[in-house]
Amino acid sequence: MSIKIGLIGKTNTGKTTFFNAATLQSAEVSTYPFTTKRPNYGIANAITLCVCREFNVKDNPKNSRCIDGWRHIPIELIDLPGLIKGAWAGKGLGNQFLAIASEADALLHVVDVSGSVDEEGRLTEPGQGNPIADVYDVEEELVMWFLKLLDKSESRIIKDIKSGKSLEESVADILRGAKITAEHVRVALKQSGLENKDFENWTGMDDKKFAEKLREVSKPTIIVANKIDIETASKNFRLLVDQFPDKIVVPCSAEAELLLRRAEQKGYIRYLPGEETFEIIQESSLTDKQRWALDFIRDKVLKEYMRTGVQFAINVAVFKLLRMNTVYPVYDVTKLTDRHGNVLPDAYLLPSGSTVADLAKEIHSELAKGLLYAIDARTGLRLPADYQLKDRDVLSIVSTTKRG
Ligand SMILES: Nc1nc2c(ncn2[C@@H]2O[C@H](COP(=O)(O)OP(=O)(O)OP(=O)(O)O)[C@@H](O)[C@H]2O)c(=O)[nH]1
Ligand SMILES: [Mg+2]
Repeated sequence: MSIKIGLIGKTNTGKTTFFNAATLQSAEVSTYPFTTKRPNYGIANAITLCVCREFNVKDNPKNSRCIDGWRHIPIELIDLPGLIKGAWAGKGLGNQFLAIASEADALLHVVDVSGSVDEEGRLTEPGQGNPIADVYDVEEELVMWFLKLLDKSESRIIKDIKSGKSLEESVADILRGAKITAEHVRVALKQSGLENKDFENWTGMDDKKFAEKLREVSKPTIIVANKIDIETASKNFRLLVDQFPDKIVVPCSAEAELLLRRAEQKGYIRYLPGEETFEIIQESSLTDKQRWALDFIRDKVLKEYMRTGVQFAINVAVFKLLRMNTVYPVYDVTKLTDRHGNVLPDAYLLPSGSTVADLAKEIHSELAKGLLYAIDARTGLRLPADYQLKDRDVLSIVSTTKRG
């Protein structure tokens, strides 16, 4: 099951530009409000240091790619239409978009940190908009949407509880489409101090508090402070960081990343997503304008903020927020190959705490059925089915039904 990351935010903040930069698609971008009418789906990559250098092998990846010793593992990215106030109540197809956002495992909340977007979503003089208020507005939509779903289900939850189901199970069942688990509900109940209060006695305030916590726990979110390349952004960026001390705020220039990746595709520059530098390789083929743009990115984005932020935001979402480990199943633990001789063919992302049995299930249900144990490629030791996988584990799964 691949990881899904959703791009949310107000209109004109640069969600589609971010999406295009990360997926190299060409979804429509414009200066007009509400350009994106329907969600765009694409494949981006989480990038992590590959184990090939440690094992000193040349790999032939199948489900991922290895570039200069970095493993690029596909994840799904969803670009959503801009959210407006009242989206939770159905305004501007808001319900439909919030439902799609809720299918994501994590969210990137894109904000125009330069303050170039006014209240109506039009581009205006940089510095006029209020990125902090924008963050609160979008957050409110998400919380209200969760609250609405819970309110609608109140009588069903009461009935479920009367028939012996726990509150956790009942809510998880009802919100399955939003990928809510019983564990999410349990943590949200605890954090909102409602674990010992009868659901029937909850007040409106309790409902809201619980919805807030459930939103927080189930959809971990990074604030992407986009358009950092604009003069007015640095002040707002500091304000955002101060305002949201518990959130990760990533400075970002989606436009810079898009330009670098396109220049890289055309062979003008050498650049790896997320890197701090790029190198011009076709000096003579650049127009004055292109050269100016590249100099601008080097001075105003990379020198100031180390990176454009697009790849960094994705990596932080996958590896920090979702706490994914990368594991490499192989068939032959000495050669590190699959049945066809491909070296380190696959990289799987699994949440920390996952076991050998979880990996087997992820690869193939048949493999999981007859699972015996795994063999660790580094030590040659047997790992039991309940062994908790570590990041960068390379192992072979041994099963009576099939060998992975
Ligand atoms: N300076 C600057 N402009 C950007 C950046 N990212 C996007 N823009 C510009 O912001 C405008 C809106 O970009 P979009 O990507 O269409 O924004 P969106 O959030 O997808 O907008 P909706 O689809 O309407 O919700 C365009 O003019 C982009 O070129 C950035 O990093 N820096
Ligand atoms: Mg868009």
